[in-house]
Amino acid sequence: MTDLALDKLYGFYEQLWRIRLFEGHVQRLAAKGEVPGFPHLSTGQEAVAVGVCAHLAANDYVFSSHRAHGHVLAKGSDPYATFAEIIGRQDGLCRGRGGSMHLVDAANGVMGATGVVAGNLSLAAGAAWAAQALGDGRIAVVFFGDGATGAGVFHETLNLASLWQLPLLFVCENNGYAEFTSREEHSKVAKVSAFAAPYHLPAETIDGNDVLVVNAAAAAAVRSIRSGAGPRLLECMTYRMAGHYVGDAQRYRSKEELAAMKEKDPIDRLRAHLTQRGEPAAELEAIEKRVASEVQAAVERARQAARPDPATVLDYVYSQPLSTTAEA
Ligand SMILES: Cc1ncc(C[n+]2csc(CCOP(=O)(O)OP(=O)(O)O)c2C)c(N)n1
Ligand SMILES: [Mg+2]
Repeated sequence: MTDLALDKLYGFYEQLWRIRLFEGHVQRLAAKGEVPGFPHLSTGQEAVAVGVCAHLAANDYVFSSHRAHGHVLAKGSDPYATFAEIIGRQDGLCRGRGGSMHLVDAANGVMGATGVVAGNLSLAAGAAWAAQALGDGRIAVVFFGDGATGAGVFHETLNLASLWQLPLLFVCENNGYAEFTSREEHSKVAKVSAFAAPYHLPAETIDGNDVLVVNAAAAAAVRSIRSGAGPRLLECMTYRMAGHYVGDAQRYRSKEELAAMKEKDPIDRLRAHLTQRGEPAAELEAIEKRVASEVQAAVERARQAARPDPATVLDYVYSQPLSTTAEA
């Protein structure tokens, strides 16, 4: 049970659905060849993004990974501009130049997704260090997968963040796989939170498929970080119900495993909680319907939007176009 107000719970329900439906459209259009590159869906992991971002101000920093759509939407970026970016349109967050793995919305604190696994960790520490130096009250949050913890920079960043007591929240989405390799096959360390102890960095492992659990843990972690008590790590145990990327044949896991994990779907969990409280099904269906038409409208508008003019390909790359002829 939770003592959260009903409007908060409905708000979570709405956000979970927004991400789920948005990524459903990404999947559908990717299958039709309308999405450049390989989009990575967060289907099944939405509760982590929603529960954590509920505690962030617009100017707090979020650093995301290759599985970024949920983080960006939960941080409050416009679904239209986000979708337009994913399908390479001029109205996109990065004017259609970045795509799914390079979503940036700096005005909204989204400092960037990245295709470089673990590449975001040290950047987040830099932003947290800047916030500390400026004393502007901001914090930084970095989302990363369990696979990223095998990279040296993860350990370097834990060390410096703890040493310098940076206002930084590490959020590991432990979905049990790095691409097609299960955690058991690539590490002897079952719990990512265990890595934080030698660096004297407070960490906990929580149920990442329960938005109420994530919300409560993130509330406490963010409160502590804002009070100046230094960095924290949340390991959110979750599961990606979609493939590693759209088109993944998923030969590395069984149908039984997938079916068992679908029983823990974060949307079903929150719906069950609300129903148990006696909230009417009609209310929940109304939210689903409203979000579905809002997302559908954003997607259709993005599909109609113009692509960037090829003549502008070098815009926003250099402040001054480089001369192609050598100076005499
Ligand atoms: C530096 C680097 N090494 C390898 C890859 C290839 N790669 C892409 S995703 C991925 C697995 C990441 O696993 P995890 O961090 O658990 O995130 P998940 O995909 O499970 O969300 C790998 C190895 C990469 N993109 N960057
Ligand atoms: Mg993983």
